[in-house]
Amino acid sequence: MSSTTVTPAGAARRDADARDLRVAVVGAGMMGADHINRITNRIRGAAVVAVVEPDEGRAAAGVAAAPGSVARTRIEEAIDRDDLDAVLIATPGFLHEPVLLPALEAGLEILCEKPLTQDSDSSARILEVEQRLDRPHIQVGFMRRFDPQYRELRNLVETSDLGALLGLHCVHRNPSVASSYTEAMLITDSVVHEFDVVPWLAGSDIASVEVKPLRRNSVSAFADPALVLLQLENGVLADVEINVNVGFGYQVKTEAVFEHGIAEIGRTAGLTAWRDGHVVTAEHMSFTTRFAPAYDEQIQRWVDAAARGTIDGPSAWDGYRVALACEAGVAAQHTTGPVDVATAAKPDFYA
Ligand code: ISE
Repeated sequence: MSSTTVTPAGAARRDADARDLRVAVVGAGMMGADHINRITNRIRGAAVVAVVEPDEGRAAAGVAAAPGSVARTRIEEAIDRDDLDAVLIATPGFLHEPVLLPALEAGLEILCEKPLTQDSDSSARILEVEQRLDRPHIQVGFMRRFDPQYRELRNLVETSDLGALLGLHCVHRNPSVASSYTEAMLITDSVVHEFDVVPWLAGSDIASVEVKPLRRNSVSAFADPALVLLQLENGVLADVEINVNVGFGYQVKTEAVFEHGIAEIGRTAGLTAWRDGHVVTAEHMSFTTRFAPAYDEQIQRWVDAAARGTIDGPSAWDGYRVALACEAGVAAQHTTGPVDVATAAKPDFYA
């Protein structure tokens, strides 16, 4: 198939009831490898048929983990085959756009790891190309929406069981980060998740973002940890402690303040041992285990939705809104006080 072919409205490229969704996983680093394993061993209705990865060692490991798959170095080589229905993009964010554009032009189903793209201009270009198709084809990998506790909390907000939601206290802690991680990535790589999940929980868009550093951790190369304040349009205020050199483990928690009570999710759980004067419960060390059930659910629902010719999760529009919030967040790292998030009218295409 030529890379300029656009799938006609409503026509799924595959025979939905006949076979698995044939997926090319693009990028076989930590997340790509995790997804290859997930699709191959834990998800129903999908198979990895290609691993697109320029690094030979990673490509070989990816192909070995997905029997029957082939290695390709460029997305175009995978698309040119006629045995592909979908792409799962797990490259670093700055490489998303060059994969998204040919995948959209080929009318493929797309699961794009967060962020959609690196900035709102490139995200807007993606929206424009996607809107030439019959319907949204891109689901963005904001996996927290599929975490059972986040879903329970959202349900509590929606049912108003504890009255209206007033505020959220969020913590987002990483044991450490790579030396390539920058101060801006506190926002674009980490708080990007809260920029998606907080509006989803609270049912309201982010109006402004403010960033206040805590006292700097001496092991950090930049202003970390920091407090990020999200003012939502409906009056809910969310504070996020982003802390990427916390050492002890990976921790994501939220306390929700309602009119008639408090709710908490993400508390460290599991087997607890009392011994030698200590109480010990294992903590996660990585998001890949902390959110493993959420990733599984996310990918399963994406696969099931593809069979119905739809998506079932955050859309490219959500990704674009998050890109706008990230721009305000990065600007807020360099100024005092809140920075407004640019507003944009949602196209009917994403209704
Ligand atoms: C990482 O890229 C993720 O997406 C994790 O969920 C997040 O907790 C971490 O801070 C990011 O670096």
